[in-house]
Amino acid sequence: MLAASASETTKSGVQRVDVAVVGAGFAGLYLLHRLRKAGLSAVALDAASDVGGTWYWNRYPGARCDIQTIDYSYTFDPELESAWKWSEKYATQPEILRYLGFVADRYDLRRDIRFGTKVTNATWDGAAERWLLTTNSGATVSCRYYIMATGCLSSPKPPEIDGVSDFKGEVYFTGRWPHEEVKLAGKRVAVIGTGSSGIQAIPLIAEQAAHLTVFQRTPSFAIPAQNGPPPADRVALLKSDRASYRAQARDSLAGVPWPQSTVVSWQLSDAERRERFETAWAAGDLVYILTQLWADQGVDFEGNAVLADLVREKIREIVKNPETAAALTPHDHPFGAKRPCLDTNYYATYNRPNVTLVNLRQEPIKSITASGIKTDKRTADLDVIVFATGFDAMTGAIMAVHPITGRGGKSLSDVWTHGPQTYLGLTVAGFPNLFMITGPGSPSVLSNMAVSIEQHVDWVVDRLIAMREAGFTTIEATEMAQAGWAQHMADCSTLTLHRLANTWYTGANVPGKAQGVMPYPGGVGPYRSICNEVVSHNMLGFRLTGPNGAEQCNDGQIVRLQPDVRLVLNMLADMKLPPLECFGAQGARDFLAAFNAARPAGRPVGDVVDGTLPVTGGSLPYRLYRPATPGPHPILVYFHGGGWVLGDQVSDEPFCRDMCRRSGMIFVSVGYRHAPEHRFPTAAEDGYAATRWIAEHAADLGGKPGPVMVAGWSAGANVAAVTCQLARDRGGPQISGQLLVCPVTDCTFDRPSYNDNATGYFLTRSLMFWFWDLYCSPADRTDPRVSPLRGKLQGLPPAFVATCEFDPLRDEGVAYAEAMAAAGVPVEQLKARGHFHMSLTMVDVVITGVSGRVQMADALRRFAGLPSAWREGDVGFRPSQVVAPHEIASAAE
Ligand code: N01
Repeated sequence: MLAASASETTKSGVQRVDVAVVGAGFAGLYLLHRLRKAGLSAVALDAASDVGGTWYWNRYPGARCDIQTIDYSYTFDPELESAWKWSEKYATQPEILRYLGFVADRYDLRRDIRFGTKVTNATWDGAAERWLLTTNSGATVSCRYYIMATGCLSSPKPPEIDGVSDFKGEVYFTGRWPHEEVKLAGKRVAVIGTGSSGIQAIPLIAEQAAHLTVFQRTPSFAIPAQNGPPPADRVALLKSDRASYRAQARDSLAGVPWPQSTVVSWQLSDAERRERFETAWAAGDLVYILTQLWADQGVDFEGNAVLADLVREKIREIVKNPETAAALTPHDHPFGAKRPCLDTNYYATYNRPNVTLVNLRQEPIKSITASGIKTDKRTADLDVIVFATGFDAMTGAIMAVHPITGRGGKSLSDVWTHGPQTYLGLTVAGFPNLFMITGPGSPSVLSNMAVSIEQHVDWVVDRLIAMREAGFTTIEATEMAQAGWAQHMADCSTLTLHRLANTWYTGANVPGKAQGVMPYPGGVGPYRSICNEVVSHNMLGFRLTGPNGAEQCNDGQIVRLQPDVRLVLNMLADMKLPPLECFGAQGARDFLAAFNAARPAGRPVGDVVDGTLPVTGGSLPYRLYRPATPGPHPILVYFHGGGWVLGDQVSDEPFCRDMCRRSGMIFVSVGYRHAPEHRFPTAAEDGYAATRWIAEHAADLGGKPGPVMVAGWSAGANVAAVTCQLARDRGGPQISGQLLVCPVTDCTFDRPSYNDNATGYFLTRSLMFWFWDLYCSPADRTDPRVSPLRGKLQGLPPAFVATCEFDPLRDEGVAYAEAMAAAGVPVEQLKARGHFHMSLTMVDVVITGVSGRVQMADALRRFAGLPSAWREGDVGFRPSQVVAPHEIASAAE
């Protein structure tokens, strides 16, 4: 271990250190320990009189952690883990505070902490490359690096109710609870606020008070903690292999080692869902109920609604008065979109005769008077008011140690006027050598904070060590990297349901605060891997400078893929599959069949019918998907992907089901014949013949007679495009619209997308060459029946062309759309940013493809002359709710 470099005090009384840290809670303590071990001198400044951070201030009755304590602990030192034993599954605030004191003592950290000290000003001195801090005590600190370990929920928000200062009784804030005992016995007490703090405090206050009146504006979902000793099975699991238990937590989504649930709600029966829910209710664990029931509950409105309804049922069961139960039941947000609470006897407390619930939605508070609280309908006479009204979260604590003035006199409050801008939630462009631990833009409050804090502290201190070794003295995020992170944050936000609730996660609880999901919703494990990628890509997105003009800047955007696409591609890369073309045609078909067998078929539709249809020289199998709505429905003929070599009428089943449901149309997926057994032009001719037969038999198939539509993906989109040209030239059938998803349209391989995305995105350049070779000899390749871009494009049906950014076929799809538009065909384009060739059809895994499918289905309905399928209430799917919509350009204009 390196000896710590000494902190020195200059003649003018300025303390000079390598690093100044604000905060002596979980993050500040670990930082001090790591910095000291790294040989960096450090001081921590904290307004409190002792260590503890949030656990120093939040001393209200019932305050506990809501992540199991064995997980809510430091993991950096196995000896520390053995030296401390938690007494409860969810430890109380005093026990957690004792733990933090124990850690401070064990590593002798208090000697580097200045308690009772608030930073009042921080200014970057570019010439000296140091931050200068002034404090409320008058003492000044000069530091090379300034680290905010200020916590996410440390700055209580004002109650925003008139007359608080008129009240003559006692007033308490849960976030600033007195250190002395607060006596509530025999008193008339009010609690305002029913978030986690209120819900923990209310049952205990009700036991003491003569009467408790709870003023509730918005009900929260709460599940019972089922507290007790730490669960034996979890402790045994931890003890059996501590290192792998902790490693799993670090790579998980929420920072707690539960395996990822893969089953989705609609694959389970009602009884199975109920059984899973009852197990979760009995388990008393927020992370468990948020991650283990079914995989779609956090990302899909319908999957979430199933769980929310089951919790609502529990509330009605527990609370005896139906009116009170109804008032306590949340209906305005999906379960988990607002932080759910963990309670002990919360709902049952409302069955006590000394507890009254006031529903502020029906009778808002008019004012607080000298003797109590007045609403539209009543006056409550009170001795005590407890404000459990929450925090100015994520940014409030950082802003509380303002002004922070960065390079060129830039103020952080100005830079953050429209919401926090950060790179990785760790740094801000324009503020060199400033770091935030669990800042906005990092997983922080959507994770087990202990795990996220350790990851941030380790990353920051490792960077400081690396900079020292490389001779750099400043580090700053670039604007491009920061803008890229904002884009990635927005992409992640479309993935989860957090954007659908007004909460402190989005800044909605503080009047006038800029709105947007502040914590990183992409998960702890993915986030960790991104931070590591930044380092392995030569500190991508950071500018580092040192003496004598030394400078390094690898500028760029760390994540350009959609978050779920990144996960899928990483998973595929981890599988280290040989190139598909190595298997041979039959081997590749077998591989695809095995791949598809492991995948859920998709959501239920009204009816699924298999059949065959005749073509010259044989017959083709088809599978028909009928919507559950009353018919007859318009008919769409669908052609699967697979490079004219692979796949069949069921290989795109999830996509067909999804589109059938969304568009309200019959999808007939056709098993056209494949190469190399049936080379060009068999697929094209099969496609045309099948479309003609289906159009002629529309009524027999239960569809609407008249024009049909065609659609396809990849080589199937090639077949669909060709079918439209053949139908135009051969006198029918009538086609009212074409949906082309990532189509093959041309035999030229020199467009940029073929080179930019040649490898790494599943469909490779060499795989496309292999497909072409199996299907079509070079002499035939310019034939419009395989390269429709070379055909006549006038008079084709209206088209919707979807292309994906990271797809070799992207540019030929765009070229086809543009050429059709130039030929007078009405064309809409969807350019799916951050997506790859399979994104839009991988219905079960690429959730960010939903908005694309919504747009495609709506286009199909327009082709069929039907009204839009978006309904009021389909909040999850309305484009206005999508934070980062795909770029749509109407090339037809
Ligand atoms: O704060 P909150 P909290 N008039 O913002 C209401 C963590 N934590 O301190 O929703 C009337 O959740 C407000 O109503 P509304 C945890 O992450 C953890 O309870 O804005 N009511 C809401 O009901 C948690 O999520 C633990 O309509 C007003 C309540 O006050 C986070 O801290 C324990 C109002 C505030 O709820 C914050 O929880 C405690 C007004 N003017 C907290 N203003 C653990 O277990 C606000 N409200 C680890």
